[in-house]
Amino acid sequence: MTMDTIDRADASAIAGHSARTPHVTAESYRELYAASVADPEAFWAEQAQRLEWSTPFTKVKNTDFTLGQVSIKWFEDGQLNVAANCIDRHLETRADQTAIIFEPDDPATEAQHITYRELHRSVCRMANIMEDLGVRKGDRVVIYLPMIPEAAYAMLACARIGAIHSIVFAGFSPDALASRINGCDAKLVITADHAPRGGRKTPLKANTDAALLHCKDSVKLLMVRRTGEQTSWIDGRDFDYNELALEADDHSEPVPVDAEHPLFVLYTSGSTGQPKGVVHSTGGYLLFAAMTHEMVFDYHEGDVYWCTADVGWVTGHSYIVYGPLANGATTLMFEGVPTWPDAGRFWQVCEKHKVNQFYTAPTAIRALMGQGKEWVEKYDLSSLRILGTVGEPINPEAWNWYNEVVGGSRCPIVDTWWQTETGGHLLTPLPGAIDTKPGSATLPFFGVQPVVLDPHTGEEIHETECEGVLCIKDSWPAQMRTVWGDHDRFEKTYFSDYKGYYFSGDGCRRDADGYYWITGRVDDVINVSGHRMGTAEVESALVAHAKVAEAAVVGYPHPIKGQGIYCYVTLMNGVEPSDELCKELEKWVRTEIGPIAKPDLIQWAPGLPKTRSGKIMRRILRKIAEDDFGALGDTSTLAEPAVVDDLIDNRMNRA
Ligand code: 6R9
Repeated sequence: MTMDTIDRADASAIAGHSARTPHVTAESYRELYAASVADPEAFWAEQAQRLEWSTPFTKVKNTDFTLGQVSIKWFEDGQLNVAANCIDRHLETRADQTAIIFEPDDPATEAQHITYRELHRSVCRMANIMEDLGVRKGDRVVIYLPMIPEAAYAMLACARIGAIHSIVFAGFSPDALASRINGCDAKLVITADHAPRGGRKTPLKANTDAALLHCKDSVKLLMVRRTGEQTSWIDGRDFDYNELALEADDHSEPVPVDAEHPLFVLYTSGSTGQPKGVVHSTGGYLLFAAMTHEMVFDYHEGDVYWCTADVGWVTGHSYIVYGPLANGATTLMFEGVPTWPDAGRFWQVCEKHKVNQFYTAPTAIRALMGQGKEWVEKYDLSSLRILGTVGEPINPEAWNWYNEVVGGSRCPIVDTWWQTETGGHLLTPLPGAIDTKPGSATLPFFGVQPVVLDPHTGEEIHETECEGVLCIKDSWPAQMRTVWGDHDRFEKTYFSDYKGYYFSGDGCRRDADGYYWITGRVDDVINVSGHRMGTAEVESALVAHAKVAEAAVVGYPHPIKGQGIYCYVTLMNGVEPSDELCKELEKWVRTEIGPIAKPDLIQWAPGLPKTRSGKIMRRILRKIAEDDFGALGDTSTLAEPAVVDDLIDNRMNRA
């Protein structure tokens, strides 16, 4: 990478635009970073003062990455409450400031501005309702809601009483919901009647009814009225939030919990088996979410900040709710989609609410880029100061479009690399401090020590320019603590392949300037429109169909989604392939997992390439799906080489 492709971090440009000085400069980044890794205890002890502790901590860091005894604790003898930090402590100075702007799906419906005072009341009411329904400190509550303010109320109400929430994305199926309710043994599910999105409606209450057929009878359901339409009702099990909120006391004392008390569990896909319940802590998580939100988005008092993610994903947890509210920010919650009623929707919302920081995913940028710049140019985007991206590698073409067309070449772009497991940004530019290069997540955030390992030897590569697997050498406060109910799986997944390191599952390249370029997953996880999916999950859904004998699923390059889902399907003896069956299987996977898992391409495979020991050779299947079968690599261990020729001849993704 040559210097001329560098986009200079121009502190004066940001400052000039907003009459503000960025939080971090090039010099202070270098100094602070060096200090943060030289003496993490001192660095984080000082940073932790940005939170309000009900019992101050005396211990800072107590972490061990040794396989067999992995343990991660930060601020372990301190106590605090997340809701008190995100709401109560702001009341003295900003009770009348907007905490949440709610922009509904339908642009004809008015937006809501919820002040910190109102947020406080609503969260207290929700906390009291939950307590009346029997939820206690440490209990799990599943949240299955649209992007409405009640989703934030529910999260913060759990935090207020020390309950642990687990959000399930509203696009997931009843089966996926049931497995998560059962996985964390939840006492209560909070849902809505319907979820309006992009002019359509998802019947969340009906989905929850279907899910609860597979759960314990004792699980209760609290329903928020979003559309007000009729739903089924089971007396004694179902409770009406809107009715109960009229009566509920709007005072509730926040319960101080240990810094290590779990704040939430969030299920995410891995390369094998069922999704894992990623457990995040209270103190370290909140500190890191708040600090990264402030520095990465160069957030200043009075800014309007918008992250377009869904609260069902980790990005929504850290960067719609916890980080911004801990900083006393105004955070925008958007219920809709980028392309409805038209491709100008994002920019119309930016203009309407004078958004200063805008944070979205490459898949949305690519989709909007395809619609043409006229949609962007219709709106006044002069309020924008910082543009962020997250979820997958961003191709330089999309980066440049985002920079020039959306940002008018005056807004620094922060390409933030992180994961559900990391809780917050690990590799990211800091506006005003770190020069950017299109497609690179640049350099580590404070306290984060990335290393590149040789995948074959497991040794750290010390040369600056190199390529390998991305691991992290030491702990950071928002690191996940365990897999819910399965600490062994936690150790095995993240600490066993490369001893002594946290293994991210991503490959990366480091250039001569020490910049990191994420090359994508090195395991069987695919990234479809920024959503993580285990190929194993789609495979097990396919083979659960009566007509399917075997299935193998891989990713392939997709112009908008980043990766598409390519399925090789072997049918049961005697079953004939047909277009109808193809449609039936697509629909089947949609209902088993959810619309985001719908196969893009299904190829009928009379046989799958296997080793003599019966292992499917995914490497070969990936190459065929990528239409790159000229370089299949070593095929000498194939049991039946002829099946490969058939798959190549009938491949779906011809260039
Ligand atoms: C926050 C989030 C994590 C995986 C991660 C990586 C990919 C995320 C990225 C990126 C390149 C970026 N990823 N951000 N790849 N550049 N800026 O997305 O969490 O859903 O757990 O996904 O997403 O492959 O390992 P999660």
